[in-house]
Amino acid sequence: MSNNIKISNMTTHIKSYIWILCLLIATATVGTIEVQAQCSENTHSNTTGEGWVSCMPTANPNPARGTSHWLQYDFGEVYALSTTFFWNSNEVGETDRGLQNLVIDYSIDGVTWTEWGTYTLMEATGMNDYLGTEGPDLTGVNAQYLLITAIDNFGDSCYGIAEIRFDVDPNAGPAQTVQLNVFLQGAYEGSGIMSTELSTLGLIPAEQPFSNAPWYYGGGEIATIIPANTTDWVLVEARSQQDPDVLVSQAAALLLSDGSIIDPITLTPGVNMEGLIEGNLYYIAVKARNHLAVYTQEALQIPNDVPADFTNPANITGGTDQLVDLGDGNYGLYAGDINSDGVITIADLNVYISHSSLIYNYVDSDLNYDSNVTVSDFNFYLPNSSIIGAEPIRYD
Ligand SMILES: [Ca+2]
Ligand SMILES: [Ca+2]
Repeated sequence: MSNNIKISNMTTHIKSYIWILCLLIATATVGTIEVQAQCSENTHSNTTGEGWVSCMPTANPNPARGTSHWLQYDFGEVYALSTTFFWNSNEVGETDRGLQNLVIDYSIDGVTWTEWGTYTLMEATGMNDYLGTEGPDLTGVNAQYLLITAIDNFGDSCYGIAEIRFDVDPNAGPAQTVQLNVFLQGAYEGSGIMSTELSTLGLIPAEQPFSNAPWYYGGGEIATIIPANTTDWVLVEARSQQDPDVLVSQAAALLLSDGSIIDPITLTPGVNMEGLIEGNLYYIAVKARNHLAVYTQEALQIPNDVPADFTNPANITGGTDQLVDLGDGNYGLYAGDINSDGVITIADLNVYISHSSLIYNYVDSDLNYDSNVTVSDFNFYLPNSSIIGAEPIRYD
């Protein structure tokens, strides 16, 4: 027996900035609901049981829809939705279960619903290489809950859909400002101040330095100026409150010698991040070119007036395992992850060796930020080697 199932736990995957929120297969018995994630490649199988089927109309979460065949998504927080992709019910001999005309409603709170409109789907092929079909473009919809109600199908008494992908618009709405403070062990000079030597020497590039491996960050930030009190660039990430594995937004910021960051374009405190929804909670990660990246212990409400304090291990996932004691009450990022993959290993040493003796340079092996690659940098690497960074933000 199948029934309408209210799905509340989503599995999320990411390809660059596109979020793929997959329909879950749910097997329901009275009192317990087990859910398992289903997220296929671009094709969809025609295997029986892969997908959602409703054979009995039930009360719709939106009272305006009465008793019906319906499917409700709870994304866990509000997202700016964009395009969608549907795989209609694709079981061999049962493709007429697939939805034909449907109506979409959305909601912030799951109580008050707004009708988006109706949409018509094609019947699935029933073939194992079924490619699915473009669904409605939901650009402009900000919603936590999305409700799909069947108007009709292709003839069967049961109604089904195999899978739906929702893309999230990363550029919707105004940018939100994220503020934080962080120290880099190698640049730290004591008393809450880091080196500005690279800025003094004019070596800090105007363009953000995270476009290459392993970050492949595609942002086009070019600093208006590099202020004299700049230590370096950092890469700031906002990650899903539901799952810190899911990257929501990235932005490059200028790190100042006092540990604060400024936006490279506006030169105002914090960094302006696209694709965040005002008031939502996000885990915040900070990455440097050659220090071990960390992220917050808790998801924080953004924008934040009180900067996220990365100098206190109590605020960081992994605590004192992930931040190094700088000896004056402050903590900082561990120096030595020269290839920035999230672990400090001999691979970093090998990069250091390849850079050995470079002078007057902006180079990742320069762990103490004096522009030269010397044994002083090796001496930061050595005690930190074998430290492993937090899993959600590593690149291995
Ligand atoms: Ca490394
Ligand atoms: Ca150095």
